[in-house]
Amino acid sequence: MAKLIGLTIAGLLLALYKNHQSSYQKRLTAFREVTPVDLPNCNFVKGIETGAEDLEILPNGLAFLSTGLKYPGLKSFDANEPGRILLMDLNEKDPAVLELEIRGTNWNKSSFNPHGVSTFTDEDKTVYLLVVSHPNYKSTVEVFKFQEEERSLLHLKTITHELLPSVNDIAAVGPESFYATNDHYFADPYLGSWEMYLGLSWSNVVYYSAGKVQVLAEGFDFANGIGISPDGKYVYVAELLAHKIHVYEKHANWTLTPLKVLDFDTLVDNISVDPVTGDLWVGCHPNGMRIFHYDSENPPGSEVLRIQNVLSEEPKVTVVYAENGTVLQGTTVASVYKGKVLIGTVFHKALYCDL
Ligand SMILES: *[C@@H]1O[C@H](CO)[C@@H](O)[C@H](O)[C@H]1NC(C)=O
Ligand SMILES: *[C@@H]1O[C@H](CO)[C@@H](O)[C@H](O)[C@H]1NC(C)=O
Ligand SMILES: *[C@@H]1O[C@H](CO)[C@@H](O)[C@H](O)[C@H]1NC(C)=O
Ligand SMILES: CC(=O)N[C@H]1CO[C@H](CO)[C@@H](O)[C@@H]1O
Repeated sequence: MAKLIGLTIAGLLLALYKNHQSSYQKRLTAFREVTPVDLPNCNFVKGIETGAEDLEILPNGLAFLSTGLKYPGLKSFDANEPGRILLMDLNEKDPAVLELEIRGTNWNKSSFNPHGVSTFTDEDKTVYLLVVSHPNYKSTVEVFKFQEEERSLLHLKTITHELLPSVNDIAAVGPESFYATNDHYFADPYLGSWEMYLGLSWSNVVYYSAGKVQVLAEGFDFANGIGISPDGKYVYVAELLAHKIHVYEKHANWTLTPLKVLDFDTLVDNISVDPVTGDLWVGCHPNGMRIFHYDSENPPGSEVLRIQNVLSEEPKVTVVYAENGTVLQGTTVASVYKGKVLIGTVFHKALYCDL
């Protein structure tokens, strides 16, 4: 009898394991192959070899890129170097990147681990750059003032809060106010990877302002990119492992009401909203298994989606770029400026192409 019970339990555990295994594989689109879609005149951005995990382009064509992210369980080609913020002027013909010097008395350069970035421009045209960082695998939001003439950043403030345990991406709505996704990964890398494996959906969307945090939506299977429509009325959230983009109506009191959900067959990562057309540009991982379990023989591919008329009955989704990792590995973000697209990756290169 004991043996029978033992066998039954073993059987149940195996079934549970198999069930999780297949749902994990499905959530990570483990078996998807990429059908290539190319773009004209693609060039690698010189000086980016260790990722451009997130980027944001100002209306004047200056782009900020975060590079050198160290993320538990993800590949890094420069594990011992601190991260950096790079600047690129997309008005130049063959734009190069320049590292922005960071000034400020309370600034510890050696533990800078930049992740999501977002800008806010105030009425005086002062540009604030808000950067998610993970010093020693903790989670902070660093506020900088961009000093354009000196091509430097002045560090103003470090924001931490117990309800900002593991921030992934932010969308700034003021110098010290932002929407953010918590992916829960950095709260505890060990628990984070179990949470991810089991699909416990612990991640959420919050709003931070003046030291206070409100949880606005929760239960996401890895909330990732977040963006706001140009008119400021809608918020978009990418749910990486559920392959969904959520559209919310944003109210004057900053709360969000769910409006609709779009489904995909790829891991939707960072969202960038075209300030001119309102289109969403999404960096995607066609095969998530390859991004979380890196193998140089079978590298993760890249995929860029464009979503037009997102609020209409039938949004138009176009695969703008897709590639199996031979050229570009692990795309996270794509953003457009004057007929060109700049594509960033978690730990690899960045590509700049004509559209
Ligand atoms: C700066 O960060 C490094 C790396 O995490 C750490 O070893 C060092 O103690 C920090 N320095 C200060 C002054 O906090
Ligand atoms: C925020 O505004 C919305 C829309 O006007 C309203 O439904 C909601 O109750 C408000 N929430 C709070 C907490 O004030
Ligand atoms: C990726 O695509 C290229 C070009 O289409 C092809 O030569 C290569 O064999 C593919 N690699 C893998 C790992 O599928
Ligand atoms: C800003 C942002 O959303 N960054 C995400 C882009 O993609 C990488 C890879 O999955 C995520 O780790 C980042 O959080």
